[in-house]
Amino acid sequence: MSRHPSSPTIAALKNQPLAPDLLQQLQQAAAFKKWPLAKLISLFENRNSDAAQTRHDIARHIQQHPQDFPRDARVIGFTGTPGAGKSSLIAELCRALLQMDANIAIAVLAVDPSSQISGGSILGDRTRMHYGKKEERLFFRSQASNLELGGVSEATFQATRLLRHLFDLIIIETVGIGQSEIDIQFLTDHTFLVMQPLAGDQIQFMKSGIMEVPDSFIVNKCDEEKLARTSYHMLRSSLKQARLVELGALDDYRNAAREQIFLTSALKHLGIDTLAQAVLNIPRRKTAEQCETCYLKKGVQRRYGEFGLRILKNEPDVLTGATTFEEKEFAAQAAIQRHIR
Ligand SMILES: Nc1nc2c(ncn2[C@@H]2O[C@H](COP(=O)(O)OP(=O)(O)OP(=O)(O)O)[C@@H](O)[C@H]2O)c(=O)[nH]1
Ligand SMILES: [Mg+2]
Repeated sequence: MSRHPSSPTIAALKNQPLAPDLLQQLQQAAAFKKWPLAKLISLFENRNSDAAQTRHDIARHIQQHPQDFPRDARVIGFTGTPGAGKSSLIAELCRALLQMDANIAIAVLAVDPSSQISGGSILGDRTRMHYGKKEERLFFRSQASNLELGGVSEATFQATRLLRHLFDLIIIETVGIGQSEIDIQFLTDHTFLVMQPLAGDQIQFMKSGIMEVPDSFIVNKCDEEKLARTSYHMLRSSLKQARLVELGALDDYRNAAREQIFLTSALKHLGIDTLAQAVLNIPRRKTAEQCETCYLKKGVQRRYGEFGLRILKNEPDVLTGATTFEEKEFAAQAAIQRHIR
């Protein structure tokens, strides 16, 4: 079935030029001005329905002026147990990346699960990550993880939608070994699992099934050579066990493991340059379009369950002609509503 042209929900989105004040903010954000960046991200995080029109306007403007937005960020995830040293490591990594590449611009999104419990944004990461406020090419944002939705919150996806046009690299930090860390793979080109040496993390991760998610593993806090060596062998044998069950391919795994394991000390700046080089070489694995499709489906599933997903699957044409995420959302909703009525 093709898209219903007179669907009222689709008509609710207007195609209009971007308002002058928003255009100015977007131009300033593209020049890495921190305040306009923060304002625009808040707009993308905003769940009110009128914010959808503004997001649509911004997304359309970017689509129509590609020459003004030449950057196209790759998205890298860092996940792992609380206190493994993710924030410290990301801070060191950013420092190394900014030194290695004179043009790179990086946005860090730290998804903070404790924010909701305490009722506000925890500033701990900000104080721990001494980035230097003057560094223009580095932008940091802390986000409350949305417990209601579970997983890497939709806010993170929305922020990523904007930031990918303004930066070269987006780094997302999430905590824990739950659904969030499984969800992160839908957004990232590469996911690192950060663990502590000899802390039993490996066993915990294996039990939770998260060993299957990351593309690479980092054992941080390898401050001493001996600790690094022992940690490497422990992790490698855990991985072998995990993969044996899944793949039954012991032989091939030996070499793969070598490239998949990084040993670092954020404290002593060990292994950071190797990690930074690997990050610079990470290929793009997901397009913005693929991420949008994934989050579109997640949204439909949340609101309409399997029923909604089935309609999207059976009627893929409903999305034809929709260019922005908002248009796709409205088109999908309209199609589903037609079945409900
Ligand atoms: N010895 C040692 N300590 C480290 C290293 N990296 C981080 N730490 C310490 O570990 C503690 C936790 O570091 P964070 O960077 O906040 O860890 P995190 O994983 O971001 O923590 P959450 O965001 O709370 O989950 C801090 O006290 C750090 O100073 C390291 O390489 N070696
Ligand atoms: Mg942290």
